[in-house]
Order: sequence, then structure tokens, then C-alpha cells
Amino acid sequence: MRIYEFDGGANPKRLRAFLSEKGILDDIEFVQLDVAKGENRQPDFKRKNSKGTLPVLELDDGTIIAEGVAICRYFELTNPAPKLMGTSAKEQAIVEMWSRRIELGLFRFVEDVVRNTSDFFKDIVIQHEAVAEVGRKTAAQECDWLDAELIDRRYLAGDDFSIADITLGAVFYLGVPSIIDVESKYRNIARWHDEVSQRESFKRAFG
Ligand SMILES: N[C@@H](CCC(=O)N[C@@H](CS)C(=O)NCC(=O)O)C(=O)O
Repeated sequence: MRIYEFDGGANPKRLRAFLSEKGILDDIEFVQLDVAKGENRQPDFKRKNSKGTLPVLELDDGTIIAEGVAICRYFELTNPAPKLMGTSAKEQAIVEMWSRRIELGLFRFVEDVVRNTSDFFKDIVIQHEAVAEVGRKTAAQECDWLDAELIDRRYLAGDDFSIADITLGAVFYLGVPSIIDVESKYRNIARWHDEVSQRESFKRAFG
């Protein structure tokens, strides 16, 4: 099996952190594609993933799995320990709830800011300052909400570290510190970040 990725992308980094938590990061072959040069948009790669996004998992039988969380789900089932997506029905649903809240909320809006302001993306996406501005303001609202949620919770989904925390780690990697001053404004998010940053998986993927 191999994983196609772009070294520097937040979505591939999230997958790397997940694989590191599972203890299998070093067992996997990674193939780098240069997004700046459009290698992920070439016909050869689009035959594997017509969306052109990274990461992509290619299994030994040729099966292609795109979407970072779908790839994580595959590894959660093939390498069950440690559990990162919950065990019981209730735990799995709570982890999923938090994953979606972070991905569809903070991640998306921080990504809007980065994609609409960074030179790296200027030839890759249509950029518009208004989208960046909405992203900045909405990301700040998301942080207001998240900080209050984290007052009495160690990790996002409760007492156990999960993929939801990894996704929030990817949001930090993507650019939260430059977009929002977490350290001075959001005490509980900063406390969470200080703790998870000590994990080997965060150091390897996001460090
Ligand atoms: N929903 C996808 C998003 C993947 C994504 O946007 N990946 C970025 C790298 S972080 C990418 O491939 N960008 C290049 C492009 O869209 O051309 C996932 O979760 O895997």
C-alpha cells in the first residue's frame, strides 16, 4: 500500500498524526506530489482520484480511498489499537460529532483565510478578500464557542484523545496562530494545545 500526499498540506499532516498515534507511520510508503506544480491535477493522478485532492490511499489490490477521514477510518478498523474513533456506539457518535464540528466549523473557515490570502494558492484557486474576511470573523466566533466548551473537558470528545483532537491540531498547523491570537485570548484552547503538542504524533506531524 502507499499514500500519496503533499508535504505541507494540513490534510496529509492530519493523516500522518493519526498513523503516528497508531504506531504505523514508519511502515507506510509515502509518495509526494507537488501541488504548486499541479502534479495532483495531471491526468495520471486524476485517474486515481478525479478530485485531485490529497491524501490518497492506494491499497495493494489497487483500491483507491481519498478523503483523509475515510482513510483514517480504514486504519482504525485494520489497526484498532489505540482507538481514535471511539469504541461503543455512544463514544463513536460523540467523536464523530466533535470531528464534524471542528472540520465543518473552524477548519473550513481557517482554510478559507489561508486559501484566499496566501501566494501559494494564487494560481490554484480563485481568491477573494471577502471570503477571507468572512473566514477570519467566523473562525473567531468558532473559537469563542470552542473555548467555552473546553472549560471542563480535557479533550474534545471527553477524557479520551481522538481523531477530533488531531483535526484541531491540523487547524493549528494550518494557521490558527497567525489568524487568531489563541494564547492571549482563549485560555482553554491554549491549555488544550499545550497538552496535545507534547504528544509524539503532534511533534512528528505538525512540529
Ligand atoms: N476533503 C479532503 C480535502 C483534501 C485537500 O483539500 N487537500 C489539499 C492538501 S491539504 C489538496 O489536495 N490541495 C490541492 C488542490 O486542491 O489542488 C480531505 O479531507 O482529504
